[in-house]
Amino acid sequence: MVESTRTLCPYCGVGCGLEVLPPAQPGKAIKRDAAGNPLWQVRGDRGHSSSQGQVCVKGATVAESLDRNRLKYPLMRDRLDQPLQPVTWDQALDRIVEKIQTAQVQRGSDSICLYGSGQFQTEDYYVAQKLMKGCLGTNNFDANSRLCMSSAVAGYIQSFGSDGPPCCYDDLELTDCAFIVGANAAECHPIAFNRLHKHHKRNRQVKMVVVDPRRTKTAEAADLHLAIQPGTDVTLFNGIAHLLLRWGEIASLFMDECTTGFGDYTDVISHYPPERVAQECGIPMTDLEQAARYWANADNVLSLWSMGVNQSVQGTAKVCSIINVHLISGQVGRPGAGPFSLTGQPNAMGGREAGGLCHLLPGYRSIQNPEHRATLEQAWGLPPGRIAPEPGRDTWAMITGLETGEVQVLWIAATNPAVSMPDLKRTQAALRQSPFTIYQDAYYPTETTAYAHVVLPAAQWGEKTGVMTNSERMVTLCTAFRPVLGEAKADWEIFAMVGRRLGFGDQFQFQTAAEVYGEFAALTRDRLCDVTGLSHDRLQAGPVQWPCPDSEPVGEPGDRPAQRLYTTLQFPTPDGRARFRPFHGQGLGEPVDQDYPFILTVGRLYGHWHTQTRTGHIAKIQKLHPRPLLEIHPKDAKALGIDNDTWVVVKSRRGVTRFQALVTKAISPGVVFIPMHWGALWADDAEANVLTHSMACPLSLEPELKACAVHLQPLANPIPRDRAAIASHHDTLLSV
Ligand SMILES: Nc1nc2c(c(=O)[nH]1)N[C@H]1C(S)=C(S)[C@@H](COP(=O)(O)OP(=O)(O)OC[C@H]3O[C@@H](n4cnc5c(=O)[nH]c(N)nc54)[C@H](O)[C@@H]3O)O[C@H]1N2
Ligand SMILES: Nc1nc2c(c(=O)[nH]1)N[C@H]1C(S)=C(S)[C@@H](COP(=O)(O)OP(=O)(O)OC[C@H]3O[C@@H](n4cnc5c(=O)[nH]c(N)nc54)[C@H](O)[C@@H]3O)O[C@H]1N2
Ligand code: SF4
Ligand SMILES: [Mo]
Repeated sequence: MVESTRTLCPYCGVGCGLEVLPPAQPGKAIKRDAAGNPLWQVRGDRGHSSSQGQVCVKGATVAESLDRNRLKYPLMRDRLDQPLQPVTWDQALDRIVEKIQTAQVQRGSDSICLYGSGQFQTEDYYVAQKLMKGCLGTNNFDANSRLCMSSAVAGYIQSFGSDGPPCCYDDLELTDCAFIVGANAAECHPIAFNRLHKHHKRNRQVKMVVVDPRRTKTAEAADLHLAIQPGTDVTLFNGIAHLLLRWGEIASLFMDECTTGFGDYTDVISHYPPERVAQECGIPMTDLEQAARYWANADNVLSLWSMGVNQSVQGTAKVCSIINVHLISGQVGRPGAGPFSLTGQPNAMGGREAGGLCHLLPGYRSIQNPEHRATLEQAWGLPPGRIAPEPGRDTWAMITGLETGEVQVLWIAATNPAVSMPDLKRTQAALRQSPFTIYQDAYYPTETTAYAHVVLPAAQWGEKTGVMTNSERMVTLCTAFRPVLGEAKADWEIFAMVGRRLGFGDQFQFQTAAEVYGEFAALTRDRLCDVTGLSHDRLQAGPVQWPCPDSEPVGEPGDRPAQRLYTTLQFPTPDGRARFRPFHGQGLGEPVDQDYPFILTVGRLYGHWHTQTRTGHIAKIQKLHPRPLLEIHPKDAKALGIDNDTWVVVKSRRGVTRFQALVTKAISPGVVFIPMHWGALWADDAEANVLTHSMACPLSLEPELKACAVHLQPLANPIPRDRAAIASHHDTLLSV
């Protein structure tokens, strides 16, 4: 028998367990990728309770991404117009340390920023934020979760007093009614969706409602699809609550005992009678009433949401408006019921636990809480007052800080902002202006490489051992199964090396990721996300869900029941009650007008992962989605003279792109959709974010990446995309 390694899929937040086997199998020919590299074999881990052996196309093909276009050595240059040259780690680290120290002396620590990612392991996150917030004394550490989950974080904190999705995947099979809001789970969280879908198909009384302006694969599976106008979710959920109240379908006892703010909430929802709501959301009143009936009639309602909710100028308001309906109906703290955000990235959850945003500290603590700061200063052996009392720069504020010159050093790791940030031309111009940018990635080139002065090679999934937490708070050890490539190093090791060179030898003595995890876990004691019972050693036996305090006896792996939060209906607010947080619907940040009459929405396709650094090299996935298309409703297409494959110029106030059309009834009239996956290295003029704006939710600071106003114009003379030109561009960059 060949030994297999148990680990976690490095793509989405479903967090499916994988079993990886070495390329050489007795009696079998070695499979190879397109470039001839031996391929590791990957299959679903039947022992992982989150996924029970299932995987989607991304997990199944991940091995094919491990060797192509990898970055193996540090590279450096003085100016962006020079070629990057290979250097030693010493040369690269000396340069980084010199730039950080100069910036500190000349402009203060707040001129230094670190922008990380939900694709970090928890150890990477922990060491990064310790370096920035603790040692350097600046809270300018943010992650791409700001573009992703920060509205969910803010919403949970507003409503329950703490971050933390309360539900678990077993609830997908225990619910009577699932509301899927702004999430195309069939394509983006496929294995979690499969579990729900099977339960729904087996049990006719179970209802599934999907709220999405597009008739996605997810919506096709639903009993009821509410194709609302983008940006009207707050209005919709206020309308549902209005009907529940009108019908007397409310949980009075629960509300009396366990919530506050109901009075203010009734004032707000009184303004949302069904006539108004149906009209503003653009849905039939009967559908609205049906949705409310489904909610009212179910014993256990589960709501699931993702980016259609979070990426909005009302992101936090949308989250709270969903939770408000759970509170008015008492749908929380029980099996099969509750609000359940679907986490995007594989370890965005771990990041939240480890202090991975500019307003957070490890253990679900807050920068603004003096006791929390003192606890960490003490634990880290740093002088009192070292941690700054105000949140640092969030992701977008790092970009504006480059524009004003306040940011002197920008360190980017495990994210590709030259594709994924809003208002991309502005982002790119700011990056071009950066006095000193460090970019730490596993692949080369990416679109962001062009903006880096120093490029550092990161060991990635399979080459470093560390921990990730999935959407249902399941913590899995991802064990390394193959050697690092070239001179690559784990992200946490790189942060620790820089920390030591900056003089923080005591703070960065870690020899192994297990030691890092141990230090982090100890800091979660008595917090909601208590993982004091966990260690790399314990996790070797299998994944464990938090909370898992060390006071709990360690049983056999697999014996532990699914964990839920708030089952006692006590919430981590000062008075122990959950809070109604009422909001009025405000619509989109950039509404349509005569010049820009269409709403553009941007999202994902089943096979591709974000900016394609991995999936772009996998033949099966490329075949699934060979090119980016613009989805448009037949009515709009006809009015503009657009057919399938017609080239269309898509223009917003910030930029221009062009796409071939896919005419489909799956999208609402007045709305068009493009995928986010094609950056400059993958297609000409197809960067979705050239069009989007940076207006954000005032509470979560999450930008409205889901919507902006655009103008459409069909092109008489089609301009084919020149794959050869793109390929040669790739080669030039690669040959550096
Ligand atoms: N295949 C694949 N899966 C992924 C990823 C990937 O890149 N590829 N990325 C992962 C990550 S990091 C994330 S964050 C998740 C994202 O997962 P999802 O959020 O499910 O994916 P998106 O396609 O970004 O957006 C979801 C839906 O929001 C809808 N929408 C747009 N505006 C509104 C609105 O105003 N209201 C409502 N109710 N809906 C709206 C869109 O039509 C779209 O269908 O996916 C994760 N999984
Ligand atoms: N318009 C629009 N824009 C969006 C979105 C949208 O829905 N619409 N979604 C937003 C969301 S939710 C997200 S999450 C972002 C995603 O956007 P990005 O984070 O920019 O996308 P990725 O392609 O996942 O980038 C991850 C990078 O990390 C590298 N990497 C992988 N593993 C490791 C590792 O272990 N260490 C290091 N150092 N590097 C590694 C990969 O090669 C890749 O370059 O995009 C956001 N942008
Ligand atoms: S559903 Fe997500 S975690 Fe599971 S195999 Fe697919 S990409 Fe990986
Ligand atoms: Mo995300």
